[in-house]
Amino acid sequence: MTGMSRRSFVAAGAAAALAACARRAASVEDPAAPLGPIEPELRLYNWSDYIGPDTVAGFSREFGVRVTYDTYESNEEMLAKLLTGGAAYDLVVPSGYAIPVLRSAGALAPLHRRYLTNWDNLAPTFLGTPADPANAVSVPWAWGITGIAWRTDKLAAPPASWETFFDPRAAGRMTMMDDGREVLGAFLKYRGRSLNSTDQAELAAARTDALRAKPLLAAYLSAPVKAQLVAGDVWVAQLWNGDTAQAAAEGAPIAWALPKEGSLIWLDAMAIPADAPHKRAAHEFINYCLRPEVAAGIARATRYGSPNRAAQRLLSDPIPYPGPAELARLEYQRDLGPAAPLWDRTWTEVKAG
Ligand code: N2P
Repeated sequence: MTGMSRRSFVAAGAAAALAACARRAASVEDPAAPLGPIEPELRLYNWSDYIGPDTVAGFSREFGVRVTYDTYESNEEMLAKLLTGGAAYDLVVPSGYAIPVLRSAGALAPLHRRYLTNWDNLAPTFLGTPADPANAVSVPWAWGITGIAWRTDKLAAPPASWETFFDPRAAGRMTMMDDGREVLGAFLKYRGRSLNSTDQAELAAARTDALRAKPLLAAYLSAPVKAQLVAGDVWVAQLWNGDTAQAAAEGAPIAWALPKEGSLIWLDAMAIPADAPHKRAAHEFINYCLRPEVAAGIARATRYGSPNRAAQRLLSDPIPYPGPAELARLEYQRDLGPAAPLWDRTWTEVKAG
């Protein structure tokens, strides 16, 4: 999160936001009504390294749409951009918990299902999640798990616990993500707590742990840490499974471990901002990404799990959905609601400490 926290921004801009909400309410979009013809332009905003090499070019060629593609490194970075308004994106890819955050701010447009003719390719397991029970505003993109990426040539054994980040033998060779929910969430799991905890004492303990690990870290860095893992400068990194597999595919001795105390599982989904200028093009892009061969191309490149069951059948080595044993150790993030400022403050204290 850059500068002011998202919640304080929301508070500061309350009047403007209310006015915007009133405007939106006045022009509530009917999801059954037709949108106009496809626009010649589309502005996408997605996580870095999270798409196939020709997904955008293929769409652009076939539909004659000029596409702008920007990337972000965390939900908070994306939320800050969207909630300050004026970003004018047509599609974003929030994680589950960020969907209700955007939705309650009136920042998402309803989906017009009539344009999503490839909808049935999605696996029912990924539909109707608590983040969007009726899938009124979001379409599953990919799912994955947070764990620990490690250099098999530098460590004697796989990192079995979040305790690894206190190991002085790897001092200066470790990173954690530049993401408060990930870092504090990991230390909450380490202490056997929920990564959605809103308990003051539990969060204070997570802050203490994070500050204890901090002197041993080279940086707080999310997906961009891959280059340093490949180069061998970083030996241990808190990282998602797919990004780790992308780094390993460069030929470096890199593996991934799921800490025994448990971790985070997430489902990211495509969503259209309420003020998107090119909504029909956004729907066509979503529908394009729901094609089995396009979804398979995305899964092959990103090495994340595909929620598209028709695509799974095209992959030689599809990532199976986690079984009951794995799921028992995993937790989805929830919107923190009124506890969000406490989390923001705690993370700010860790970053400044
Ligand atoms: C970034 C993909 C990770 C998304 N490369 C985490 N929700």
